[in-house]
Amino acid sequence: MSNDLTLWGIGTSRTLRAHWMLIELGLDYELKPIGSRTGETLSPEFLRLNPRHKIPLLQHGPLVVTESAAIINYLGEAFPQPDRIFVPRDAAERARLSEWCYFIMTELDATSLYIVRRHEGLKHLYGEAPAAVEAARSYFMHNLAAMDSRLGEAPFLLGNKFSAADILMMTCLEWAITCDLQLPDRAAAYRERIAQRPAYRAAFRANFRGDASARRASI
Ligand SMILES: N[C@@H](CCC(=O)N[C@@H](CS)C(=O)NCC(=O)O)C(=O)O
Repeated sequence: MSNDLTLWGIGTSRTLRAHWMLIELGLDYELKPIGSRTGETLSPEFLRLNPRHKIPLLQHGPLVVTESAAIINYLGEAFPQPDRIFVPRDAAERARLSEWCYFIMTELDATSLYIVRRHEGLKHLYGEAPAAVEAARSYFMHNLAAMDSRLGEAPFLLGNKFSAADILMMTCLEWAITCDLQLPDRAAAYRERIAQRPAYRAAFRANFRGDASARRASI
């Protein structure tokens, strides 16, 4: 591959993020289509790259990057396209992007949606915890309602340019729907707008292999 990019992982919201940014930037990449909980993340080859056996994982030449948010932010900086995609030019702009990314990853993904996933869909692995699931659901809704006005202010989270933060937000909104969470109006309209992006649709096909029903099963 001309860019020397290899992406490991398909089939989950987190892997979708990496496919989406690669496609958004028009980058060719080699795909290693391994899935979570298939045993494929436990192969010796993959464990050498990521002892925590998590996907997505990006290789760029000798560099190995894990964590979906780190991967898409890395790609945005390594292959900058400031005309189309928000690339921070100074510390203040980087702070605005980081604020959204950390908020989405820690409050919406890890503290809310992943708790629901672990203790509902994956309760055979992580145990039942109905009170934690209920609290995580209301915490998600509280946070989204608090940020809802900002989702209506501009086309994208950082204004007129699409960014890694939009990839993180959109994948969490899609994930929330699979958890039967009702999106507030502006979040629902934002989601509909972003879903029209050709790169999102192409990434969805690449990540879920055209099988939309695979999404609910394997987040
Ligand atoms: N915070 C990580 C989460 C990665 C993660 O939990 N990946 C899951 C699939 S969504 C996985 O690889 N599971 C396979 C395993 O644990 O072996 C990210 O955003 O990349």
